[in-house]
Amino acid sequence: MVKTALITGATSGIGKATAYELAKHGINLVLCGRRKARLAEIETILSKQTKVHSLSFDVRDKTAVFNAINSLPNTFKTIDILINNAGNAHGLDPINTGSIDDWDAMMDINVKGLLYVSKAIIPSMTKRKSGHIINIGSSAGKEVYPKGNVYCGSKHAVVAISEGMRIDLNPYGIKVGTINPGLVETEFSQVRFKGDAVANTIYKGYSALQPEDIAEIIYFALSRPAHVNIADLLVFCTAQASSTIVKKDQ
Ligand code: NDP
Ligand code: 8X3
Repeated sequence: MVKTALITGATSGIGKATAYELAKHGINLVLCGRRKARLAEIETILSKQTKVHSLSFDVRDKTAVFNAINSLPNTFKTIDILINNAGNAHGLDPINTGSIDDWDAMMDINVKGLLYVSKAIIPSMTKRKSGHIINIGSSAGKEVYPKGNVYCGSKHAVVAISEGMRIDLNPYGIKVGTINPGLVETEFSQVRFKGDAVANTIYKGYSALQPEDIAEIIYFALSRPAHVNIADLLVFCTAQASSTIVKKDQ
């Protein structure tokens, strides 16, 4: 039977690459993000391969989250796969000088947004006693690095919440896993550094992970047999050994 996947943050980076990867495999898609023009463009392209429906909402707005998901037409109402991917870092500052607005953004989007979307979808999974949730964590959810404080906190929360989901949803046969990438070349650094030129240096001098690398891993996790759940995966590019050790060209 053809499955339906809902992907948050599908307008860019890992989420967009995952939409392309899943479309290749004939999975129906619900694409989410705030930028409507991008959603429309991706929907037009991927509709040639599979059924696609777009939802534009901000994951921070819980009413908007529930309204959007409740508005899904019948063809897309049964979400078999939830990819909680929307998120970003905002700023890279020591805790003593960090911006409260940045902290709010990271906790509201990366943690609370993931919870709102999950809350809107999980009841239909428990009712059907089936489903697969993949939360995009980060290497920043595995170790804390200088000036990473709140972003790392938000991603540690994603890892902990995912473990909690796996425990609580175990009686329903729902798979829950995290994929935790290291440095991936996306719009992530443009957002983190708010367009500052330093964003252009982050992926220079080594071969960073590409969003397609993560998308392929997500599909690998989704395509395992029913008895196999990829629970927690850490993925670095070869040049990266930890959050602070990256082998760059001299
Ligand atoms: P991008 O900036 O390229 O993509 C982020 C996506 O999240 C966009 O589609 C954006 O859509 C969406 N998004 C952001 N804020 C909101 C919001 N308030 N409401 C709805 N959607 C939102 O970054 P990545 O692809 O790199 O990031 C995807 C995930 O991967 C994030 O959770 C990030 O933390 C994680 N990650 C990234 C790594 C990296 O090095 N790039 C490494 C490890 C993890 P729109 O703006 O249209 O709303
Ligand atoms: C993104 C990877 O190292 O910028 O989650 O935190 S890092």
